[in-house]
Amino acid sequence: MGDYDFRSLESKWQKRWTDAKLYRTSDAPKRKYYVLEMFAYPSGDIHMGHFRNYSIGDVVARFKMMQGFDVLHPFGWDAFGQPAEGAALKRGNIHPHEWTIGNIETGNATLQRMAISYDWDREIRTCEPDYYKWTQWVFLQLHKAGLAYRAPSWVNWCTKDEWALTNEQSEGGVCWRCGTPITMKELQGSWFFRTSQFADRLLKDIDRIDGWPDTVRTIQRNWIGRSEGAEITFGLDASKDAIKVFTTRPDTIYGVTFMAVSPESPLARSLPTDPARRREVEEYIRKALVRDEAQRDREKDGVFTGRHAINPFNGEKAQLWVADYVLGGYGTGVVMGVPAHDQRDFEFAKRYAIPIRVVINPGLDPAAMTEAFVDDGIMCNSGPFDGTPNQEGIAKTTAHAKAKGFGGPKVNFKLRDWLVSRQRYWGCPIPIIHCAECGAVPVPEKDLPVVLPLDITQYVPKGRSPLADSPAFMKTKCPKCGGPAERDPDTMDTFMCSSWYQTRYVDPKNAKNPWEKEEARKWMPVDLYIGGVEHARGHCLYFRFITKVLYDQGWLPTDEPALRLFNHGMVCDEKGDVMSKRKGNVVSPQEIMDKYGVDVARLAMFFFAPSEDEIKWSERGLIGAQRFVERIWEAVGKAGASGAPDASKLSAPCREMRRKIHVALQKATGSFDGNLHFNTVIAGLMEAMNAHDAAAKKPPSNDDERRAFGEFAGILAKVIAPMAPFLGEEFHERLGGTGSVFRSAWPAVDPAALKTDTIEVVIQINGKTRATVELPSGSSEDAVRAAALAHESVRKALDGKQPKKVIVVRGKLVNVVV
Ligand code: ANZ
Ligand code: ZN
Repeated sequence: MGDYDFRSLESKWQKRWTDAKLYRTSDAPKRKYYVLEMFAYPSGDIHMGHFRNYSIGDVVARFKMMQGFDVLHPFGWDAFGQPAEGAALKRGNIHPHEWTIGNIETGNATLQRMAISYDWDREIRTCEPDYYKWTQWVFLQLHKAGLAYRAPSWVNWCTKDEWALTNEQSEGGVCWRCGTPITMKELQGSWFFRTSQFADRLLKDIDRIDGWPDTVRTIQRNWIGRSEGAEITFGLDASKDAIKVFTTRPDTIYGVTFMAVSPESPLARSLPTDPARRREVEEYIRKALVRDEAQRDREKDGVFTGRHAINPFNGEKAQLWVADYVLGGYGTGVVMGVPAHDQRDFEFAKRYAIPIRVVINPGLDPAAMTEAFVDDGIMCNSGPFDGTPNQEGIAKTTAHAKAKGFGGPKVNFKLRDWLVSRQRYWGCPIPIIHCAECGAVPVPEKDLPVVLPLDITQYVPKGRSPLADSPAFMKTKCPKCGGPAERDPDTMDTFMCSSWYQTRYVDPKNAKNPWEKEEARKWMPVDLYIGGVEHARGHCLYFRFITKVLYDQGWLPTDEPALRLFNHGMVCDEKGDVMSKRKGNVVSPQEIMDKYGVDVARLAMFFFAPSEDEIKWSERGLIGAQRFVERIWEAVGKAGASGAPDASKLSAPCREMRRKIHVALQKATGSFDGNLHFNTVIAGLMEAMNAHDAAAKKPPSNDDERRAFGEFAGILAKVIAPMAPFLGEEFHERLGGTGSVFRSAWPAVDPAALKTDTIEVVIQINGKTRATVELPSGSSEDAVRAAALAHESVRKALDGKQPKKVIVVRGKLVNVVV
């Protein structure tokens, strides 16, 4: 059938698939399957990580098509974001929009070439008004529901560039651009979403999404961080104010010798500091605010305010400190310091010679302690609670606080509210208008989108959002009173753009609504979502949150966005280092496709490792895949006749060939939408090819044998098609198939074909495996024993003597004890 020439196959089928609109999504799905890969940030061309992610999704999509499902398999671009501004800076004022669109077009061309089965009619780009209009709409729904609020926020700040930086941009504590040490700055009027209000639900529902990897579910549970404890109110010696603390160990309340307030906490500035110490306290707060968390954890320091808090349990005084190992955003931002039973408190107390009082485990000598005692034990020095096992003490002290009105049980979450405001140009404008009379007024839905002006030339932030310097953008009228007003100059965190995109795909062109509810009912939730584990807590939490909000408002049929999540492994170089531009060890999918073709590149990648594991990319893998493709190309060329063979008329090698291809088919059927271990499917096909070549040594002796070769080629074509679509389609056509292989039925495994004529029996000598023999299935115990004793390795080991013992496990194993 001529030589394998991937170039002609690719151009032939690309054109036919486009003409036939093969990937067009059905309007009326009967059995739906929604497979989605995380959309891409358009930072340049497609790299190997994308290539892997999308190819995995493509196998599933094509397989589902063949199983008769109506498949939704869309793609889009997460097109807003800071790197566009960074590129603009580096490359002399190329406009972020121009840079982004250029990258999208390059990426799209590569993706089309890779033959990923996307319905391109549904492509979305988050930086275009027809999309971000609805991102703004989502913002307004949260606002309407009371889930958006304005508050001051703390940001990483570079004093030289005068801009806020993400944590990644301030790695090592310096500005990525100019190296200036990062400081924290408090910005007024940032928008937050009340994710914390959903913490309990986001946590509980993790139990329901059992199609997600346990790793991700654990990451999310920890990130939400539910913690049960008590809240206790302490009085102050120098004012009538009170301080609340959250503690998981109220049983240690009698061991409190100091209190520590976070420097971020507004409380730190309003504390009734001793006037003699005020300067020192203010100085400490100023310095502490610029230290990152790791630094704070290493050197636990603080400053004494000269004042005391009053323990409501016994009226005792506890020194009041400001200390930066206390986190501003957790609990109440205040810790009750129990040095005897908390390691951080212990280190702090040692440093500042604060008293240590043991209240669990009466035998302990505080003077002799080298670390905190954190285990369970009996309460002591604890007034009426003495002698109580401390676990019981937790409930008892909490109940006591409640009864006395100075505390009670409290559940605390680590999950913070979501800060959405960014002082950036290249993002989705926040649809809010600030009026001196009416305050923050939402833009009426009919006035959306608030268009991001493209004629801005200074899009590098200087102290505030660049949009703030554009009067044409800023100046507007208040929607409520009609008076002069200003727009919110900030743009949204790009996680907002990706928090709802999966549902836009169900109705991507809708100009009236974000989507018709009917369309969402047809397709949601996503059946399989594929992407990197790095999104486990950010994106994967935000899109669950927004889904719940929109579900509550009746816009979505489910309150979880994706039934199953699959994290593909990394793509590494031959040495096992993750490919990255910075390391200079990337290979380009384009070059590989140029040299080997799409199918070989895909097969090589699938064969390297199971989809969740990292792969070590190597040229050898490509050469191996190419040889394999040439081998099957030849085999299909000698296909034989069509029709079902009568197995009883086949020679043993033909029967074995038939068995092996059905085994491969069984593996494919199980793994293409199951564990996604395509490597084992390919291994199955390789074994089938070996059996095929063994059978092909003798020309077929009857029509059934000819049919067996035909059947082999037919199954091979279908099994290979999702992984190597051009080959699969070409084989299908050459074997007389009509229409696309992806619209043809997935073959059924013949259970009879799977039965073996022979069994493999393991031969052990003194319990160690030495050999295997093939015997007819159904061989008697005696026959198995005889075969084992006749085996060369056993004869050698016996060396003419009688065995001590022969143990036969029928159908499996013979152990000869010598
Ligand atoms: C007293 C105490 C005694 C504590 C003891 C622990 C052991 P999780 O489990 O993570 O919720 N804590 C409270 N707010 C904090 C903040 N803003 N920054 C740093 N630490 C804070 O931890 C709760 C415990 O972490 C609380 O219980 C508190 O210390 C501390 F023997 O209170 B504990
Ligand atoms: Zn107004």
